[in-house]
Amino acid sequence: MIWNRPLETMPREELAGLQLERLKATVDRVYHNVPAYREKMQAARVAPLDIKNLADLRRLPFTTKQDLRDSYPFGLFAAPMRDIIRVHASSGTTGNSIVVGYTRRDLDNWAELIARTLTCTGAGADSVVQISYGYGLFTGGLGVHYGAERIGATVVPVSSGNTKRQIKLMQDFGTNILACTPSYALYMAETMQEMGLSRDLFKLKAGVFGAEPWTEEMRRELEFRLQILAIDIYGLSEVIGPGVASECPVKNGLHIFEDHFIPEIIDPETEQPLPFGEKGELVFTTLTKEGFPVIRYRTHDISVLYEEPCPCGRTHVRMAKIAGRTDDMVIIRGVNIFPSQVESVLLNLGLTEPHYLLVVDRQGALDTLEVWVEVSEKVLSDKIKHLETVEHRIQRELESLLGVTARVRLVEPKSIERSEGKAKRVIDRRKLK
Ligand code: DLL
Repeated sequence: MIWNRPLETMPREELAGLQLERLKATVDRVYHNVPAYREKMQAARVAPLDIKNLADLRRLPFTTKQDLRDSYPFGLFAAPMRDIIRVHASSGTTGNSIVVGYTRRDLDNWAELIARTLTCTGAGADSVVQISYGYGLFTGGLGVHYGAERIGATVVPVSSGNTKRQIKLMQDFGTNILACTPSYALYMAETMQEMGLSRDLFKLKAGVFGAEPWTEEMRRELEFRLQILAIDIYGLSEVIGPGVASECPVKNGLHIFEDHFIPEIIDPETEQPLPFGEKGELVFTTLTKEGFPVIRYRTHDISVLYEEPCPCGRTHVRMAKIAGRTDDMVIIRGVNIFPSQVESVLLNLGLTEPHYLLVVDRQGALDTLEVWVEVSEKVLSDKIKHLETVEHRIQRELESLLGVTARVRLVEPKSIERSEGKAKRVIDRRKLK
């Protein structure tokens, strides 16, 4: 099933025409409404009228996370605040988070994109869609919500957490489609088993899982345990939220909704665009966003683009499952975390040395985060009681800043390896499993 056949199966030549028209309008919009974009374009000696064909996109400067942080909170909005009817935010590195704004038309387009995504699972007006992505500033909950309403499904807006209750609702309401992070889906599957509930009691058919990296092995596990079709969905707040790309039932790459976004793959070192089939950093330009358009936004996500036609009939290019990141961001239980956030907490508290390591692991289906922090000789010579207080203090601060539980472990002076180049701040043991 295809939600918007004319646009999702549009012949590529026609699609390119639509993209060019929309690209010109977007460039014009940011140039005239957003001083920061105009300044960068002027410095690069490029003006809106220079965009004559799609290849001219390459003349435009990249937009980085730093540009977004520097303009906190609303500096890159390209519509007047009276037209912005929603904001969302994602965690930044240190200090400011990244804030994005949506006009009414943006929300309308977003619902359309999620409608396409959900339709990929076979969902429709008869479906019961349980949304277990977090609601709030995170784009997962509310983003999926409006798309589920758009297809006319019965929406269960439960948000994340309270797993036993989630499972009871799933059973009582006859949930067909589950929307959550893949790790949370696995946790639910384990909890069902622990509760002694057999799969026959549920009407689950499919899941739309994303917001964090996951593997084919994890897909097999989820499909086997829950007896569902598990679909990978991708997106990021800066571009729109979920609804940037979605797998179709063929499950061979995620179709990028190219009538709304132009993807590029670049070499992260040379910043040169790479051809189809080559692995590199994903870069997106939005084509229809009014509130928060982005031009050549560097995602730091690593993938590959494929242009070969897909048996499903959609003509939009596909991206490979995300293979990692070019920066040190880790995603723990769906929350994006940068080591620099931990560093700022430690430096602010000043109770320990600024040598630290994030150790990420998975116990059962749940991600765990341990933060190892070196103490000085002086602190070490103090009483054990004091050490515990220090641990708790750091733990509390980290939890309130990061929004996830972290276990703090104080370690001996000089026990964390010093680096001669880039410091290794994260050990991710999940990947070894
Ligand atoms: O995670 C939006 C989203 C919500 C996507 C629900 C899918 C489902 P952010 O919090 O801004 O937005 O985090 C974006 O998460 O740059 C990737 O590194 C990672 N990510 C998102 N989806 C996937 C996926 C949402 N399917 C960051 N596979 C992105 C791998 C993903 N990584």
